[in-house]
Amino acid sequence: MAVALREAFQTYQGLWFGWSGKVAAPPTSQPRIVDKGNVQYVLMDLTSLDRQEYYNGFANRALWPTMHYRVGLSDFSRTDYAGYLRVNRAFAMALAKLVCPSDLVWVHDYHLIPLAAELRALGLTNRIGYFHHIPWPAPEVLGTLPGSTDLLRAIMDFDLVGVQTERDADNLRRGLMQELGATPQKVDVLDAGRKSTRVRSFPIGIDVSDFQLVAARLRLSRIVSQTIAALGSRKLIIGVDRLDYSKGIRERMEAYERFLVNNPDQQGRVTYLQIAPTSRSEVPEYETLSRAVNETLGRINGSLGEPGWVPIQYVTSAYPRSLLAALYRLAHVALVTPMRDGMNLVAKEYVAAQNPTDPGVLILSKFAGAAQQLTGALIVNPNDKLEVAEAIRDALQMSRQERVTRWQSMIGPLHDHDVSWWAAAFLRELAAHQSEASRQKSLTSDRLRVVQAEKRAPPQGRKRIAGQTEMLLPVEGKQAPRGKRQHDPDPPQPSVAKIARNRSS
Ligand code: GDG
Repeated sequence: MAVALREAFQTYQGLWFGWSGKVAAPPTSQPRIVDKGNVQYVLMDLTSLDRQEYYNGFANRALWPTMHYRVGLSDFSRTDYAGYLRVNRAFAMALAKLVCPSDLVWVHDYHLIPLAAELRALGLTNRIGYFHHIPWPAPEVLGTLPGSTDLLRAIMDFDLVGVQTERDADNLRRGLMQELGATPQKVDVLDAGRKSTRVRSFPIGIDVSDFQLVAARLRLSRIVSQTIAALGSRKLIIGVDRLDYSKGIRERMEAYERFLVNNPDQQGRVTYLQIAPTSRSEVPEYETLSRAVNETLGRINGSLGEPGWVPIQYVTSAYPRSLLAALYRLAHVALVTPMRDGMNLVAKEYVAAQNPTDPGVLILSKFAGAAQQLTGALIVNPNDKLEVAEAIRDALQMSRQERVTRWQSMIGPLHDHDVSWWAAAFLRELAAHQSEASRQKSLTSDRLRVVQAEKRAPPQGRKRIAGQTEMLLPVEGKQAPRGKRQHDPDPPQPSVAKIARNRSS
């Protein structure tokens, strides 16, 4: 997101609006504004009740599991839902004061679905776009969640809704038609009552060139050197995921166990490293997951390990991006087997990090959005442990020629649809359908507001972008609060951004 927004803010004057990540005892409706030249950061604190009901409650205990097809884990509470609406309203009231008539507003993720409706209620007629980073489920699944019809109504207040894949777009369009009686106008435009919205897929990408550079540099940090020494002649299998039940970490460990049991000659000849930074630890389902993963890990390492060989190495700290890139490049196989995932950037990062003449093999769940693009991967059903076990065996035995062919089929499309393409495509579409009235205004004023429920402190460092004016960017190592790791691997949280004048206009 930082990369995407950097690109967006090179084209537009910007304002970023969102949660500061802080919990303040007395409720405050006044945001803090941090002016960093080209971008203003507008930061709202939440109260502890807000965090409990809005963030940990409705967003992460009801919406997140339902959107990931885990209806059994979804815990709806009317109080939490009221908190979700209350925070969205408070955000809208604070943001509305900062938005000029011709601004584009770009809202990110499931924490902020009602935001456009709240802004419209305050009289805003701006172009407002929404990007949904996680899966949009089939209408039958979303329909299990109380309040979901209201969320669909709120979707109609956005001019443009971006999702990761065509499958998500189709699910959302069907939901709007079935639940609201919306009628399709053009291919991707739906009308309901007097409202009209466009639903399209914009698969998010990564900064491929930068990731390739970082990975190729392979700085021999202590951890990389230790990993190389400890591996010896063993092959490395890697998994990198936030500790989240949607990522299928426990199921993946069991599939790896099946691989070792079915292929005893491989015991002692491979190591599976799972990096799984803890996330959302205040949510009870994540504590339960953590225990379950630890139990599975202990059982497998206890039953199959030998002195001198631990089948699964498991770490829950977050590591710097450069180290991740180096580990991706060392790994012969990446196991990216979520039970459901909007996109999954780890799959893309792994491909980008490979040595073009001797690349590793990506094993990818058919339920990750990335599987629609990365067709050179070994595509598996993560519920089928035998299928995953056989894919691990095939990946380890794959000829160099086949590995190169598969990798080449993926790296081109990754470059073509990188993160800059993603941000530009979304914003172009959002701006393209501006009404004539606001287009006229935008000749004199045209700015972007990005709203994202992002739990980050504003970047404290400045970085020069080649040949451009100075931009505010998260500079590695300067952003994390004291005592924390550099990277917060939590997904984007509720925030709003605003993009200002398109400099080319
Ligand atoms: C949501 C959607 C969608 C992980 N551990 C470390 C670390 N990470 C980085 C990875 C990757 C990112 O976190 C995780 O991205 P994912 O896409 O895999 O998953 P979510 O966090 O669930 O993100 C997802 C995404 O939004 C974007 O739209 O793809 O479907 O769920 O970049 O590298 N980074 C560092 N250290 C770690 O230990 N530095």
